[in-house]
Amino acid sequence: MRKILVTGAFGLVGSDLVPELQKRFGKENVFALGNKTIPEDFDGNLVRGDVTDYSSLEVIVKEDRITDVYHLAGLLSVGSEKDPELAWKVNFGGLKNVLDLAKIYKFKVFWPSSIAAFGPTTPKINTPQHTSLEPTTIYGIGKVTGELMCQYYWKRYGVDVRSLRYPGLTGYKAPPGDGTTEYSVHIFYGLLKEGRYSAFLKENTRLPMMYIDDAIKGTIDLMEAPAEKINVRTSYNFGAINFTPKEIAEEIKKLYPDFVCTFDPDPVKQSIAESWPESIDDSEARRDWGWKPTFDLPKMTETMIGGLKEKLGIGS
Ligand code: VAH
Repeated sequence: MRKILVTGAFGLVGSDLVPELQKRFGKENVFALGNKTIPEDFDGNLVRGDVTDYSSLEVIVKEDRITDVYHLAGLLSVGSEKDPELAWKVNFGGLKNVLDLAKIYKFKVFWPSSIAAFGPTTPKINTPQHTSLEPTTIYGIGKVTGELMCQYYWKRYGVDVRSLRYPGLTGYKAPPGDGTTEYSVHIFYGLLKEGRYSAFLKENTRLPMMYIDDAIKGTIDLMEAPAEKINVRTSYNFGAINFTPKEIAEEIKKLYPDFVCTFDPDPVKQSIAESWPESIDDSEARRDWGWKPTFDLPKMTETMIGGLKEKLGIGS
């Protein structure tokens, strides 16, 4: 019987991943680990713990006989730059705790890397799977280190840990975190609440992006793929679309002509964004385990607006 633990269960990815896992494997078999923000209306198995506390995680793994861990808990790029010590403790320390427990209790692990693993020396267009990884953020350094740790624990201890380099993700079920690509979520709140939005990146800043439904499907497909199909044990490039703040604003204006988007770049966020690629070559994920995105920018825009209107209780 599958018993699945999701850490960071109430963040942008977890808020969509947990319901999908509950649907596929049964609500009773999915355990959501929350630390701070727990939605009052959460319907499922809630476990409390701290991924930096090995013993508290071990209690959960043993008591609930966990077979799979989706380890999502961590700080994002901007939050990490605000507190590098905490970022390292949670992002790297939390991953090491999960991998050390996987070594003993033999559960499968998913862990998200990110396009943040790339840096200024990485080719920006159609970034290859194997390339220069010289990130200039503590978040990116944690991602590169984490990828190498995943590969080590696979080769040395046989831990079946799998990973994706998430692009910027857009979804409406959870409030946006403290990240660089999160403007693609904030813009929809600005549209529906005020009819306007001031983007914190320059209008022509192109970044790899993906709608959350594609990310959830790809994540579970990777975890359910036969081990022999997984040829990348650091982290797979994982792409879908790419756009600029101006392009997503123009897409919104096709549906809301009066929407006003201005651009007021935040120096830290702009600097982070400019160290990342513009588009990703994810041909190895497509070849090895059949990855294929389905949301383009128009479909993502329409879906985000519909979903957020329902969440915010805004009529048509
Ligand atoms: C961030 N949304 O901006 C996250 C993500 C690829 C970016 O890791 O920090």
